[in-house]
Amino acid sequence: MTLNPEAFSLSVSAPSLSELAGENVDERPVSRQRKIIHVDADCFFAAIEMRDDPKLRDRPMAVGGDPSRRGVISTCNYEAREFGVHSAMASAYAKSLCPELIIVPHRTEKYREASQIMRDIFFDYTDLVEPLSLDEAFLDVSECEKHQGSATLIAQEIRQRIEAALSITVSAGVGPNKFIAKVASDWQKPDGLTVVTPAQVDTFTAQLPIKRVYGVGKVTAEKMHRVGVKTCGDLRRYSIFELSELFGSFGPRLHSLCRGQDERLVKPSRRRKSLSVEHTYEQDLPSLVACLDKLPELFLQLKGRLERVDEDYRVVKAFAKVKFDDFASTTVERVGTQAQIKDYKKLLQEAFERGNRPVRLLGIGVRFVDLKEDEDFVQLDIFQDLRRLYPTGDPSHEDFIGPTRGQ
Ligand code: TTP
Ligand code: MG
Repeated sequence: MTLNPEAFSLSVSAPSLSELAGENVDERPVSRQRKIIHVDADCFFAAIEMRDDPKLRDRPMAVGGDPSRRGVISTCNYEAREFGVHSAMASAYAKSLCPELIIVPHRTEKYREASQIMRDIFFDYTDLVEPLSLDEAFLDVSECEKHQGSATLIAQEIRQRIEAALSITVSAGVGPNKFIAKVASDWQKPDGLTVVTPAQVDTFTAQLPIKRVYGVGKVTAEKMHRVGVKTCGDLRRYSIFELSELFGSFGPRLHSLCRGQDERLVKPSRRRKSLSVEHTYEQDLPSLVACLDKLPELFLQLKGRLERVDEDYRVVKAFAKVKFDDFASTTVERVGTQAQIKDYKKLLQEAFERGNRPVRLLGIGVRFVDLKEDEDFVQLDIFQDLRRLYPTGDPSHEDFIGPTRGQ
């Protein structure tokens, strides 16, 4: 499907009664048509390195750790991607795929500097900037008056300004919500701009391969393929209840996403979902006992970091991650644990037994629920879907079996 990067003009909703009355409205109405931009730099770390050292251009290169010291690739340029090299791959394996690959070490300060310059540019258009990582952010430009409010032109100008300031390229996606904007920014990478107007959302999403949906990993995608679901359009055959049965709490969200609906707000400060510590060992750990020996040290590190996290977060899960010497990786997690060392012993044992072979990396961590955010999530994703299904009914009606709030 070809998408026209035509001007992205959207209707502006009428002011609410409280706005007309001049009241301080701190909740943004979620039903209003929005204009969201997602910006993502192209091979970010690698682009900075190529910019600063022209010898690295036009040949496969990566940023990462030393192959002889069990280093891992952070990212690589698009030439290296042709050979199958990608982020999180062992550098030694990347070298075997592409022997002429040049691997340069990180210069984190440089990446932070560039990231800050990008953010300063974003803030010229809106205060509603939600950084997702150093090179990626959502912007809600619904209220931006530049370029007569055309999000397409705003996105184009942002891309040009970043290229002029940093000599790197970024791709951008424009859409009426975060989901669409994010998929769109990836659509014509590198150096691309993709605009999906509200009128195009339905068709755009219908043909979208299911694996493009954030949160649908390999296992879920395979599960869907087995029942003939390849695209978001295919998934629309399933009711919200069927999806909940198949995919648990992700079901209602899938029900919305496959229709291109996503009410999540752009939140200026990113809240953390998890915290973990991990370590890749110079020598493989040969046995479970050797792994358990390393646990106290990891646990102390995790505890230290947890003490610095603010109080709005509640730990809801503990997890342990093991990467074996064949690079297979597994994560075991449990809800309702106190995240004490004895919990991690059990998790680690279970994870180890899944592979039962030497281990190169161990990690432990916790997942949080942010009470405020979780409330929004339940309200937006589950209740709105139910209201759509039962427009005249009350989702807390006794026919409804499922999560209800305040009970
Ligand atoms: P990404 O935006 O995921 O990747 P990218 O910018 O390198 O490439 P793309 O063109 O596909 O967007 O990540 C941004 C940076 O984060 C990346 O340059 C390096 C770092 N990173 C890691 O260090 N490890 C990882 O596993 C990933 C995915 C990224
Ligand atoms: Mg990127």
